[in-house]
Amino acid sequence: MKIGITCYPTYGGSGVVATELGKELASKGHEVHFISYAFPHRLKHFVENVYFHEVEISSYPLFEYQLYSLSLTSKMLEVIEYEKLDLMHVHYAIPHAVSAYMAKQIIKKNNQDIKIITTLHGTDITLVGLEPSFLPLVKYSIEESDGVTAVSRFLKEKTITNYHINKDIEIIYNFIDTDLFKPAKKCQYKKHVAPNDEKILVHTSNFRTVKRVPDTIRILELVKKEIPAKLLLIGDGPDRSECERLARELNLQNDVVFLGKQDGLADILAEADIFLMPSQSESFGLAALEAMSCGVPVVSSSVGGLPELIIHNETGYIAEFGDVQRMAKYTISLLKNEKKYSVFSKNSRDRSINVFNKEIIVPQYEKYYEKILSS
Ligand code: GMT
Repeated sequence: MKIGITCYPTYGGSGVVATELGKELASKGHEVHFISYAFPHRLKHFVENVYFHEVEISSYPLFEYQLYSLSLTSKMLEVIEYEKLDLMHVHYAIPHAVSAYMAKQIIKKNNQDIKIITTLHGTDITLVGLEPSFLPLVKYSIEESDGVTAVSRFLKEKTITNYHINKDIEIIYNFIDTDLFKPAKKCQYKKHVAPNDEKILVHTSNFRTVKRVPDTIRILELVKKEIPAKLLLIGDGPDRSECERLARELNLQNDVVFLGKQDGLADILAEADIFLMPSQSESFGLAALEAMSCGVPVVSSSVGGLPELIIHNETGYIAEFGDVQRMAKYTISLLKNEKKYSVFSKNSRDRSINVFNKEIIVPQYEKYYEKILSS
């Protein structure tokens, strides 16, 4: 198959899923064409069967704002026509599904057809898409897609209720490479971060308000009252300065380590003891799956799709969002009970392998592509 993929190329989870999917499809012999404004960061180097098409954004004094969606449509048109794509798979509805829809309409005039599949990831549905100015456009572009997938049952249901969409939405969960994200206590980071054998709590995100990163610092404060512990914060974004200020205010500046954006996440996660995800909104929680695959139990909030990923009292614990007391209590109870900890750790790893492994999920996408192409 010849597949076009459009995604955000930066650090967000939707871009990670799209890029890893493209790489997997390419390794199975499909031809994959990424179309975006920058080279997807997870692509890193040359991969056979993978091509990248950069969207050029033209500037003109009259255009006070850049016309990215239109430039993207033009690039899609060009790639669909000259590379003879069978389908376009766009990740994150805004603006990708709209650009793809326009490309499809234009290409139709040339008697060529292209199937459009849109994967809904999260805030495209739960936050940004709900803005009154975007809502009709998001609804229309979803309805007009030939196929629509959502990364959790929660997100599928939210799409149907929030947008009154009467359309089949396929749930295809996010996936993980369990050979890359695996338990491996190499103690590379531990000796720097926790030289006195403190427990390591870890959190990775884009530090947006929905992630509630300050809650992780408040959890650490409570945990530290009972167990020596450090908190490793990975990533960067709008709330980072507030978190740094909070760490100083609580006199935890030596216990909270801000690593910023990092590659090689698998190695860092593998050395952690507990992963914290106190989000206010989370359609799936790919970062939590990465930790689980490394055998790290997750303590999270109960929002969105998190209960579909984390099994309470088996692979980790879930608590109401904002309830830092309870999340700290769960963290302490796991860290204090070695036997329970190793059961949870094994359960997390097993669940990643048995339910979310790329070998299980990627064929679901291939099957869905075939279904849409033959419809
Ligand atoms: O929707 C977003 O906030 C952006 C998106 C991203 O690009 O990081 O995150 C969403 O998609 C991820 C991959 O499917 C999910 O793991 C995240 O849970 C989801 N984020 C939210 O729902 C807040």
